[in-house]
Amino acid sequence: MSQRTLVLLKPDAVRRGLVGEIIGRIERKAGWAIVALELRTLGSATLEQHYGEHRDKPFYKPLVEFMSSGPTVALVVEGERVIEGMRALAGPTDPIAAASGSIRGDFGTIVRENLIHASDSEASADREIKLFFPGLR
Ligand code: IDP
Ligand code: MG
Repeated sequence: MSQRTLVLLKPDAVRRGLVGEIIGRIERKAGWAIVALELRTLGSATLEQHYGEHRDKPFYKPLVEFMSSGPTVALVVEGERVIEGMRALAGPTDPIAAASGSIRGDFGTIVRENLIHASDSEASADREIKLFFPGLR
């Protein structure tokens, strides 16, 4: 089942020089392909839409500040079961609880600064891809 998912390499990943390392892991997954990629600093309008589900949570404001603190790499990855697969590659939200071998488990310690976003369902992927790459066919 070929799918598409929206991936963000968060400002901590860009600042720490981990873009190549993380994209390399994505590229090495057999059959997956990057079909869109852009470096950009996210504004509050985009982030309010992207993280709208968390609007009322205590971590929301610092999350938006962190996510707009520097450039992010946004990409769309296409391939077999890529939505579930990218979530597995990323690991769980808390990097300390994430297994070694996952991106968050290998490189993160802070819940907010957990390096990577990946869409969590087909509905989220559709919505997020349209938000970040409205012209993508
Ligand atoms: P996810 O990125 O694994 O899907 P979500 O629960 O959707 O996790 O949270 C979105 C983002 O908000 C997380 O990736 C993380 O950066 C941040 N976040 C989530 N929970 C907390 C928290 O308890 N404290 C601080 N930041 C959090
Ligand atoms: Mg989420």
